[in-house]
Amino acid sequence: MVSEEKGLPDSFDPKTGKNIKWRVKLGTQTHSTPIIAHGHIYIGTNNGEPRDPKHRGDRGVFMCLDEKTGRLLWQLVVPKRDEDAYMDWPSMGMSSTATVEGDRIYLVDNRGAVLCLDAKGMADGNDGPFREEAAYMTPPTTNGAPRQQIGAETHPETLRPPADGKLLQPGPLDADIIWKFDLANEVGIWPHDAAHSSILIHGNQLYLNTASGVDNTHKRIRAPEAPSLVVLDKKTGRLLARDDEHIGPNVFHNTWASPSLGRVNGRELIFFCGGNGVVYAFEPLRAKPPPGEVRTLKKVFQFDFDPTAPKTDIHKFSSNRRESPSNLYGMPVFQHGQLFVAGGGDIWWGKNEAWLKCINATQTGDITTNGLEWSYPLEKHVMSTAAVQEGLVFIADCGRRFHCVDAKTGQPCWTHEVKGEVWASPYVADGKVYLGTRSGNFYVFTASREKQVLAELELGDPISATTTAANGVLYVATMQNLYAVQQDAQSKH
Ligand SMILES: [Ca+2]
Repeated sequence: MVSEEKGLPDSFDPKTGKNIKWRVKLGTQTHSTPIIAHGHIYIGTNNGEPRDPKHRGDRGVFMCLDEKTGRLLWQLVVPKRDEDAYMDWPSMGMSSTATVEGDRIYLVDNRGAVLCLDAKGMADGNDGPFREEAAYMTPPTTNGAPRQQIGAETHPETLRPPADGKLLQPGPLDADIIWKFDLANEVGIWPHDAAHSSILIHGNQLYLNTASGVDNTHKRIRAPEAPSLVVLDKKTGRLLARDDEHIGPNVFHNTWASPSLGRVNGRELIFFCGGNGVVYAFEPLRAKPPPGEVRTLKKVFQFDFDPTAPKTDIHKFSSNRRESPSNLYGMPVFQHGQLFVAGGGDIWWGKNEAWLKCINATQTGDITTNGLEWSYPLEKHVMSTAAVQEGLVFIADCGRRFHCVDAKTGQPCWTHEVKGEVWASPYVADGKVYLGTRSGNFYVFTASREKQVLAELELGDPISATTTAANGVLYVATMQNLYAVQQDAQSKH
C-alpha cells in the first residue's frame, strides 16, 4: 500500500476536469483495485455497461484497458454461478485484484477459478494449453436468476453448456486463458458471496487464499476440509501445496484475506490471515513436489488475533453485534520485523469491535501471548490493509474514521472523521495518503505525523477500490468510473 511514485497531484476536480487525464466508464459495481503494467490497466467490474453486444446480462468482467487512453483492449467475461445466489452474489462482478508478471496475468474470477491470462488477449490468437474459452464464456440457457431458493440444498457446480449446444465465439475483444484451476472442483472450496484474492508470486509459485466460506444459511460450513491457502505452479496451474491447519470449521464468514511475504532475520515467511481470526506464518515451498504429490505447508508461527472470542460452535454468534469471533479481511503487512494486522467483528455478521494489532514476527510457535507488541482499537469493523511508511501506520475503519498510528508504540498520532464506511485501503505515495470511502468521498492527507487534510472530494458514487499510481498517474476507481489523475492534465467533459 506504499508506492515510490512522485509528482502526484494533491487534488482533482471531476466537475471541471482539472488534473484529470481521462475518465472511462466501468460497469455498475467495481470492487477490484486497478493494476497497471506494461502499458495496460487491469480491473475487475461487472457487465452493467456491456462493451460487447454478444455478452449481455449479469457477468463477472475483467477489463484490460490502454494506459494512455483508457480504451478497452480486451475483456474476460465469465457467467455467474446460477446454482445459488450466495455463491456468486448478483451484480458483484469480479472483485479480485490482478497480479501481473511479464505478459501473464494471474486472477481469481467470480466463479472461484484461478486463471492465467495472456496480456495480448485473443487478438494475437488463442494461446494454450487452455482452448475452451468459447464454452467458458457461454452462460447456461437458464442464466439470469439463480435456480435455487435460499436455504435449499445446493452444491457448487461446473458451468453447464447451453441446452442448444450453441457457444459464443471468442473475438479480438475477448480474453485468452492460458490455464485454469477451479478451486471448487479441484480442492473443494465452498464459494460464498464473492471470490476475492490478490495472488502472491514467489519464484515459480502462486500463493492465494481460497475464498472458502459459509453456505447460504451463514451458520454452516459445508466444506470443512477445504484448504484456506493453496500454492500453484505459475506456469501450469498445478496444485503444489496447501495448508493443513483445519481452519475450515471455524471460518466465521469467508477466507478473503490475501497472503503476503516478508524476510525475517534472513528467512522468508509467507504470512496469512485465516477466516478463523488466526494469523499464520508458513515456510515457502522450497521445491516442486513430484508429479501427483501435494505438499503440506509447514507452519512457523500462529497468532490468535482475538484469543478471548468464542472458539467453538462459533456460527451461533452469527448476527450477534456484541459477542462473536473476529475475522480478517486485509493483508498482513510486514516491515522491520513487525507484522501489522487489522481485524475484528465481521461487518455483516459479527460484533462491533475491531483493532489494529502489531505482532513481533521474529518468534516461532504459538505466539498469541508473547508475540503481541501492541493493540490499537478501531471503530466497529475494518476491511482495510494498513499502509506502513517511515514509522507511521495508516488505516481506516467502518466506523468512519481514518487513523495515523505510531508503528513503534501503537499510540495514535492523529485521526480524522471521514464520510462513509471505508472498504478500500489507504495508499501512500509522493508524501500523501489517498483514500476513498463508500459514500463516494475521496480524501488526500499528508503522510506525516501531523494532520493535514489536502483535499476532500465528492465523486458521486461509492468507492471500494484502493487507489494506485503508475508512471506519474493516479488511478481512482469508483463503482462506475475509472479516473486517471495527473498533475496539470485537463479533461474536456
Ligand atoms: Ca493470445
